[in-house]
Amino acid sequence: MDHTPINLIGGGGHAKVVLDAIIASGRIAHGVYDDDPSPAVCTNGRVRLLGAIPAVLDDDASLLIAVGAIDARERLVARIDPVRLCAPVVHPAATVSPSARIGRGSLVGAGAVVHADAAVGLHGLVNTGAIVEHDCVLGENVHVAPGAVLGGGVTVGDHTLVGIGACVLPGVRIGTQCTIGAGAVVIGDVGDGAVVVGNPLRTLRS
Ligand code: JB2
Repeated sequence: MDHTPINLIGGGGHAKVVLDAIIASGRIAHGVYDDDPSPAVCTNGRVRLLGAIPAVLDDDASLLIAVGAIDARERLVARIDPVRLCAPVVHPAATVSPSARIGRGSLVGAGAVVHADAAVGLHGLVNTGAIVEHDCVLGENVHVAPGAVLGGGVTVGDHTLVGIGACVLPGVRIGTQCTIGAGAVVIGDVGDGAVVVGNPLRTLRS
């Protein structure tokens, strides 16, 4: 167990989920950076505001990005020295295989499952109830939204969002900076930067 206190970057709705996971897993949230002087996560007094988000996040703290929007997360990733990232936060109600690898700065939320030999990159977000099957490989800052399912051996590139409840069939390769819409059923490979939605799948941007 890593007992280094964690500073959250961003203090909105997603930060509430992150804070609960930190506390439930027996770790310590030290504070929150947010440009908003009264971020939502601070309203119940469980964590204090440290101030605006610094231009370069290389202080001595252990850091975790707690903003949900993938584009905002991507901008923040570029401002953080990876050595400052906290050990991954895994909610005690999540299931993570002993053979899975979870990158620093990641969150595995309540009810999520990461199966054998799967790999989640730095700043990963396997959100509430999401399933990452065996041998999946997720790049940096991949967000698997609540209830989404990645079948075995799926690969997902950096800064890609797999939306709420989406299903990705086994072995599919999804590129970088993609958006997979909520509820989409992805039966074939998706190129970098694509936006795909629905079932049957439609491409809004390729
Ligand atoms: O670049 C930024 C940014 N920098 C700091 N973009 C955005 N959108 N927000 C930024 N922030 C701070 O993060 C804001 O000042 C605010 O306090 C917080 C974002 O809070 P919000 O509640 O708007 O969104 P969220 O990112 O916490 O949660 C979103 O993503 C989750 C995964 C929501 O869509 C949630 O419903 C969702 N579960």
